[in-house]
Amino acid sequence: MSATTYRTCPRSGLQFESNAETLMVVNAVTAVVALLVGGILAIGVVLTRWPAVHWLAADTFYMVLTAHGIDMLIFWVIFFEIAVLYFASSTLLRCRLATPRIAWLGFALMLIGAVMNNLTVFQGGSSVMMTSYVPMMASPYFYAGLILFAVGALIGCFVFFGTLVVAKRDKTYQGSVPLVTFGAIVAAIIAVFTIASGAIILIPTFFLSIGLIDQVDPLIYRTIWWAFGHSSQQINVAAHISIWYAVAAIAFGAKPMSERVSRGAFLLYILFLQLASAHHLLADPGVSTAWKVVNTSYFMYFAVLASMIHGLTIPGAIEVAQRAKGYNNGLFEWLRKAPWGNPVFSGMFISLIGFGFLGGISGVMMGTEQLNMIIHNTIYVPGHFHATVVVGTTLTFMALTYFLIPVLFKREMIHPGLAKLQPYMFGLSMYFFCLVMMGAGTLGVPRRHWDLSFAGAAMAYEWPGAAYLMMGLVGIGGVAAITGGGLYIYITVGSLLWGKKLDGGKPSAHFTPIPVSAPSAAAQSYGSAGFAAPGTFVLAMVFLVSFVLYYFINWKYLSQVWGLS
Ligand code: HEM
Ligand SMILES: [Cu+2]
Repeated sequence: MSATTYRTCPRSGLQFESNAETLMVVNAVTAVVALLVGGILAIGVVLTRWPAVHWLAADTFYMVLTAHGIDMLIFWVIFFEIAVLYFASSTLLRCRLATPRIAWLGFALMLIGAVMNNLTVFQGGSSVMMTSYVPMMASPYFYAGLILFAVGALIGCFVFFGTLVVAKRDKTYQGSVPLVTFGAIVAAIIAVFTIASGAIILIPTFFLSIGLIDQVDPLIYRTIWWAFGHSSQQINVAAHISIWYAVAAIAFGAKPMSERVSRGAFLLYILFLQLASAHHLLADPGVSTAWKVVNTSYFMYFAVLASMIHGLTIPGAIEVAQRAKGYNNGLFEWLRKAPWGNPVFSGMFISLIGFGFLGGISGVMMGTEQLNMIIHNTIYVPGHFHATVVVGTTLTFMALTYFLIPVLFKREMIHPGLAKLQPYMFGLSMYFFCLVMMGAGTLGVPRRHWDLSFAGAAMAYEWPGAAYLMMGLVGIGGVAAITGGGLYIYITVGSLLWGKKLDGGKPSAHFTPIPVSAPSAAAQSYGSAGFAAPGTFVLAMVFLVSFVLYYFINWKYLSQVWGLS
């Protein structure tokens, strides 16, 4: 490792330490490669579920679906998150990265694990889906790959914590850490819990696959797997919400309406996330109804509350900042005059609205014990979680990338015109895709199913024509979204390869502490903006009304499942 240097980006005022910078670049680029692979696989998944196309043979479909889930939700998201952790520590706190050699070891383990897992899936015989429920068995290399990846990610978290210590010791910042860093700390704490749960369940399953032990209880597997699977979604949420705050700060100089409230909301994630994972066990025998109801109908709402606080205070902060600039006419001038042509902002805002309205409302509906049975194991479920992990997390990471191309990668973006369109194409077609999946799911269309028509099955089932129509629309929406995703990859990879090189700022052997005047300084400081956001309040009321209506519509559906008289 060469001696460390620091450069201050002339465009953003952010300071990058050389080791942290290379690691961020390498992790982010690997993430995009995983997104590319997962996106290509999405073509196979979508074109098979589109009834008129029904492309892949059954065994190929399940193999491709397994790899799509893992490449997207594990490899794309977590490689990117490690880059975000290094950014939120070393860059925002303006210090060197702790133990860069160990950070490289973490990266190497993640890479080896990801490649091993993919190669194993594509050899066949390991199409166990990303949840890999026992007693289905995959090759030992499938589990070993995931375990190596997890160990690598855990190392990344510890390098992040170490970097916080370095910043404290070198006094590179004053007072509390910035909110964005605070959110990343929350994400990393949850990650440690998450990875521990993953280890507790995947290591015995690995032993089972090599014949060292002879049983893993399926119910225990599911319970612990979801302590891992659900918490990892809470990491994603904490990470993408931190980025929303960062974008609000970068694009508007916006400060949170109340630092204290925002920090408190982040803490709620740590306190209540494990309880919320009970919503994955709602149809399981073995855990009592009372336990399910208490966990999913009461405790889960604390985690939801936290997301709603962020969903309110981020647009609120933007509104306050815009009003301060004079956009004061009516309820919504601040929003109309927002930089809709800047993909960093538009991506973030499309993500926020879609995450709240589509992901949030559907999540609370399905997390209700009684309502869950209407949509359990239907394609409603991927409809819901594409609204959270694609519209929420993935689109946010895309938006952040547009900021990072000139700042971290030191390149001018190719095709700024296409980049302007990309968040709309990807985000809005994803909205549509999620909605029609939820529609098809409400009609009972199963998830993870190769053949909707059940051709050749002993007992036939007649779907209403609308089910086929909806699945056709899933196909069209999916292809449009994949095109939007392809555009992102073309623009980012193209900019890295062919974009004009930009001046990165002179390297220096010393760091400079956080300045107050840099354009992105709001992302690096502490402070509240006060509470005067009437437009945001109206948006929140629209949300509330949509929520209540949709919730009651589903109780009505439920009442129609069985005629009682
Ligand atoms: C344009 C992009 C995408 C399209 C068109 C797409 C399409 C689909 C479809 C249709 C399914 C459900 C198949 C079924 O249950 O029969 C699915 C499953 C899934 N997708 Fe995506 N997807 C996309 C992007 C993503 C992204 C970005 C992520 C994660 C960040 C993701 C994560 C998953 C997961 C975890 C599953 C579940 C796999 C399983 O059931 O084990 N997808 N995808
Ligand atoms: Cu969950």
